[in-house]
Amino acid sequence: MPVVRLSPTFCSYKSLSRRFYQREKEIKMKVLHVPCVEDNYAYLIIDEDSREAVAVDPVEPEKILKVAEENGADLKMVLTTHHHWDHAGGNNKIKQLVPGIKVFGGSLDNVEGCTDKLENGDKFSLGKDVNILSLHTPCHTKGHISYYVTSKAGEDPTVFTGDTLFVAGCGKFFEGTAEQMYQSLCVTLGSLPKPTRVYCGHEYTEKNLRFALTVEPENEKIKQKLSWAQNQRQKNLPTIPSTIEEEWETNPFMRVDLPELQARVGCNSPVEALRELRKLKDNWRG
Ligand code: GBP
Ligand code: ZN
Repeated sequence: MPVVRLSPTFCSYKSLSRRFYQREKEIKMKVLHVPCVEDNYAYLIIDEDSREAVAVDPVEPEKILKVAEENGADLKMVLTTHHHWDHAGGNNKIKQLVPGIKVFGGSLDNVEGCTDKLENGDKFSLGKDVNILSLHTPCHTKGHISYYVTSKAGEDPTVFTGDTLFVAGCGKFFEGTAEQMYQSLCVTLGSLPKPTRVYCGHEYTEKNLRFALTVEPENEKIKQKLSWAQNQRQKNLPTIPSTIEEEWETNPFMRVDLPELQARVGCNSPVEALRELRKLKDNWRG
């Protein structure tokens, strides 16, 4: 009877491919963009193991449900960033379409259809491996929540920032102060790990970067990102996600700690500079 021996090379190839396979398996969550209304994004987060999913700001429920179905995902909950209709306006309808679905929203915002009110620091999970942390990021609205989502032990860090942090911008101060926006942007969101992927509520990147260049005309990172963003939009592709690191490099509203930036807008404190930048942007017709 011939003895079949595995050559050492074959063995090591096998163990290598096993390691590769395990690495593949570690990719636990997928984020899909769902463009809605004019320039909003809803998102679908899918836990790959259980096929359970959550929707962020599903203003047009049919669109989200179609994407969930196409991906064989079972929608379990809704994460609402804030009470504005273009984010929360689909909640009652999605509750009718998906009986038993949980709808999360900030305790200080009157979110349509909310079943579970959130405070800063509340934690919950999706499937076995996706963890969700509620971060209270007020100012655009009083009860605005950003959702920090990780798979397993802190992998794939991702944050859904609604209308608080936009790529290269921030939301209007409808229900809060510059002090609060400074805390929300530069402290709460700014403390997340630099590789954290940033998914925001609107496609405003191009316009925001053009405004950013009026504040920092010499910033090469802004110039590069603007030409990349224009290219993406020409192809009708999203400019999202960004990362917390890229936002520190290009977002004027997060760069208010820099004395050069403060001087540029005639201020000498970060909060004052943030207030002034918001005023400038509100009146900018670029
Ligand atoms: C523009 O300049 O491109 N389309 C305009 C801006 C978020 S949506 C539109 C605008 O004001 N957008 C809001 C914002 O914060 N923009 C930041 C910026 O321009 O720098 N919204 O839809 C807005 O929050 C809303 C809904 C507002 C209900 C109030 C109520 Br109530
Ligand atoms: Zn809003």
